Amino acid sequence: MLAERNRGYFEAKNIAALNFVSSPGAGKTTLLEKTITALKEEIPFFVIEGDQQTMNDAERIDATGVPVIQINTGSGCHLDSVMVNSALKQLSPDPDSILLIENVGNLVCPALFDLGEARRIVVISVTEGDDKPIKYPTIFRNADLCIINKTDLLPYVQFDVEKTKEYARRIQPQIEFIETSATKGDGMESWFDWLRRQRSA
Ligand SMILES: Nc1nc2c(ncn2[C@@H]2O[C@H](COP(=O)(O)OP(=O)(O)OP(=O)(O)O)[C@@H](O)[C@H]2O)c(=O)[nH]1
Ligand SMILES: [Mg+2]
Repeated sequence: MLAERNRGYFEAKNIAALNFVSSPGAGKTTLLEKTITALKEEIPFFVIEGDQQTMNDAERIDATGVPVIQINTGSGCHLDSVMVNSALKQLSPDPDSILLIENVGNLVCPALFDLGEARRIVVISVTEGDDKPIKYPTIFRNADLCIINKTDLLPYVQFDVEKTKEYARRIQPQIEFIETSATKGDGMESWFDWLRRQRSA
């Protein structure tokens, strides 16, 4: 019910809320920094950052110039809808904006908590191994998009992109994929187009 309350708030204000989940260090914040820097004149962004400790990620987003709230979960391993609701009261995102919610880095706990988001995006990086979708299926079950990040490292690691896609489709046949290198910029235009489609939807 609390997640539905957030969903109603987003619908009433026509805000596209996106929940980014991944294991620690897959590149969520880097992806958000690059996205905001490239598109902030075109799209109003608001950001909620979730980490157990530190303001590090909020400070990185703050440097891009968009409004951001950091939630520290302490010993908790995920964001929940109540945390997001109280962050929304401080952040007060504009109508017709995109709300980027970076969850705590963890492929397990965040899978179980609906935040009221419109879309869930799983980021996996090529250094993690291509079997992640079948080892951690729950997080893929309700995911709309899988971003395969750090593709610039593919020459140095054993990671079969097609195998990962096949594994993820076994769990969520409708899932979409975008391959990116957030640091080098490869694939970012496809990701920006996907983001624009969420806003118009
Ligand atoms: N080579 C390479 N490194 C990347 C890429 N994207 C991110 N990184 C690096 O990966 C590390 C972690 O990136 P973050 O963006 O902090 O990852 P995160 O998912 O936000 O991490 P947590 O919030 O701690 O879960 C940093 O050293 C980034 O520079 C990429 O596309 N290629
Ligand atoms: Mg981060």
